[in-house]
Amino acid sequence: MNEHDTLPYHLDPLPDEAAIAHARALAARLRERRTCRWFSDAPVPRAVIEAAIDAAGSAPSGANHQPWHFAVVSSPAIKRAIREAAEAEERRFYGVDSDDPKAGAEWLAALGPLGTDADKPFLETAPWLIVVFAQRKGGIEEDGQTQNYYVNESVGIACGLLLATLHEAGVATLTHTPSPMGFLRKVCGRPEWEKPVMIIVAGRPAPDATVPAYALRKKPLTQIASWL
Ligand code: IYR
Repeated sequence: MNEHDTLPYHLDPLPDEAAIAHARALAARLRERRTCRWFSDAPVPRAVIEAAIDAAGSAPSGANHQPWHFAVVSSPAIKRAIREAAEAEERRFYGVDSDDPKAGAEWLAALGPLGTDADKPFLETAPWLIVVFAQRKGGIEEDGQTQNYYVNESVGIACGLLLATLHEAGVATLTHTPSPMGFLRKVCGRPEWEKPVMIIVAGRPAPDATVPAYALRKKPLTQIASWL
């Protein structure tokens, strides 16, 4: 293949009725996704995680540089190290040992309905932690120098595809964002030009898992879309 070659692109059109039915079916399926904060230690096959990352890697990206890396953690020792470092940051964030939470009053109030706190047992309980890194530099060859473009947008889309694929496979997920999360680079042995973006926790919900009712409040289509 030469860099400037083109190839034909065909996408079989669906009849309108089928297109609408397919789109609605997938939307209904994705509507069932919940952020899960209570995981069991039940195993999930590695092949499921591999397929989800494969789906993520199909995302569109700036200049097709694919500026993402997924460090997949199942080692109990590494999961423990991540939990310990994350909880230390979260204790500062939530002000567990002080009267001066880093989060500030407004942020803490916004999190109130979600019921989150500094304890993150799921970082050890869940079978898989997918630590997502954004490559600020590197290009398609990952040389660590070439400029990358629209990195946040590209990685965000990839994470969306990953979450959708795991949900389709019946795997529960949590997008966890310890703050700050620079420690993840060291724990996962990633280079300095990569920025940790989030941890996607993946596994089976605990038998007594709950979700906050507030999280079910979704903005309706009439509010999130305008038609011009
Ligand atoms: N990183 C913290 C806080 C947190 C922040 C937001 I914005 C959330 O939507 C959820 C949590 C934590 O994980 O608890």
